[in-house]
Amino acid sequence: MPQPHLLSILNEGVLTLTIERPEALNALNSRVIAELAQAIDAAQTNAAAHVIILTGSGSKAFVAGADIKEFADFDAPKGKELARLGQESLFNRIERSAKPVIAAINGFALGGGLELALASHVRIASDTAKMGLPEVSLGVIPGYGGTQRLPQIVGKGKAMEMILTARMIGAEDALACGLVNQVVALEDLLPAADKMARSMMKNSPKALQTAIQAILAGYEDGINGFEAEITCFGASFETEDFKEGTQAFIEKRKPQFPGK
Ligand code: DAK
Repeated sequence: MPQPHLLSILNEGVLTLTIERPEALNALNSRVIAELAQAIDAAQTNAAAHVIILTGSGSKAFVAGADIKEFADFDAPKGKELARLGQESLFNRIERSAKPVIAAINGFALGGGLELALASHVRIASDTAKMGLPEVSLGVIPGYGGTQRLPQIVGKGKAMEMILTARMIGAEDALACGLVNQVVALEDLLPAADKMARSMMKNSPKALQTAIQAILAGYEDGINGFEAEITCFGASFETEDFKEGTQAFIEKRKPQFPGK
């Protein structure tokens, strides 16, 4: 039985998924992608998991990209098929996860690795992190959503610069352009991600899920985000979480949301 490439630890509601391929700087091969997809799926129905943290093993890399040795001999149909499969089975599912996903970027986040972080809802980087989409230096372009999500997060001009130069940027530059939400020392990275996870976890799980859905609606073709917000907002009033949240405020106590 081969060793799994993903370490999964659940600690009081926070599920930390650590990609474990240190010999290849945690590069995404098809097994890592399949194991991650399975873990994200399982988390959706795991009532004990409220927030997910994604990180890489060791102190050098979050994920140094898709596994170059694996895709080196692909042709056009295979590249297209696998890009679609990867986007649908993993990257879109991370973005649409009902439970918030925080990427804790502990080193190189390149190519598919940065795309994994871009699909996450929030990014926290260590001050040692280096991020980039170097695909054009290999003769391809980002294939796991990078051409779409990077401009959504940092704006079109900065995304053009990063993708066309293929250059890496450091954590402080990433913070300045909004690519990451926070930068901390490497040893403080997982505690900072855990702290943010717990500040999300205090809130209504149902409302977290609905807020993610409403935010994403604005980026979908043919959907009016404001209309989606109105619908999601209205639906909130039917939930047990709404009753508990407002009742707890009135009674001056902490809410006990159902399902926690
Ligand atoms: N793939 C496979 N192995 C990798 C790797 C990667 N992306 N990155 C590093 N490694 C391996 C190295 O080959 C080396 O293995 P050994 O030679 O020891 O066996 C080991 O990890 C340590 O790496 P280095 O010796 O290179 O370490 P350094 O500190 O010198 O350099 C580095 C660190 C991160 C600067 C360097 O490793 C590097 O440039 N890595 C490659 C970065 C990169 O270009 N990543 C790929 C980006 S393109 C697709 C969809 C999406 C994509 C592809 C296909 N389809 C749907 C088909 C996405 C493509 C990308 O991600």
